[in-house]
Amino acid sequence: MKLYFSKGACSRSVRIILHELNIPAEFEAVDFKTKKTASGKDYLSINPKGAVPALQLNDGSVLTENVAIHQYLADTHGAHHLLPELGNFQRYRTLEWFSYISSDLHKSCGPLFNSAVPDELKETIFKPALLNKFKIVEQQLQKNEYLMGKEFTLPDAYLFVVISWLKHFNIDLQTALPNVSRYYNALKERKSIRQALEEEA
Ligand SMILES: N[C@@H](CCC(=O)N[C@@H](CS)C(=O)NCC(=O)O)C(=O)O
Repeated sequence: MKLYFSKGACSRSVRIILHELNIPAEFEAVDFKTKKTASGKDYLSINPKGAVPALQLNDGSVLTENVAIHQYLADTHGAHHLLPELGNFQRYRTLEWFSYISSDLHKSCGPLFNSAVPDELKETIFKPALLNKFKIVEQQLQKNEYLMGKEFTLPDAYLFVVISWLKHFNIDLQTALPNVSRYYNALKERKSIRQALEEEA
């Protein structure tokens, strides 16, 4: 298996899950500007969408999209602790969080990373909108250690990565989102996450 990634990007969440499940994998970096991989391949020929993550499976096929890759890894490794089995209602709760992180939190960060968006718009529109979307996460983490309660599940890996971007937007986590801050600091000590952070340092 090979994960195409970019340092600090959402592909880090897949790396965390690979480590959670002790799945041996290769990792190849992608340059977003040139769309070349570290070994000089045209990344668009691997993933025509040009985005990471892309997971190349042992049979050569390539799977893209966080939501598909995470489920594939959990389901093919019987990791019901990360994603409950088909038919179990908790599976859909877990995917409910995953979807919110993907489509609401992650995508709300886009304009804040975009240097073409004027700072004033970022401060008055996009940053408040992102913080507003984080409110529901803050509330959930006030009552729970992890998104799904007492156990770490797939969306925690993804949420960890999205939280790590907030420092680029000058958001003081401790003040703005104290429970998210506590959760983030605790996750930094998790073995799979420490390993992923070291590898992408
Ligand atoms: N729909 C994709 C989006 C992934 C995505 O937004 N990846 C970002 C990095 S976090 C990326 O590759 N951006 C560079 C680009 O699209 O050119 C998914 O959920 O996996």
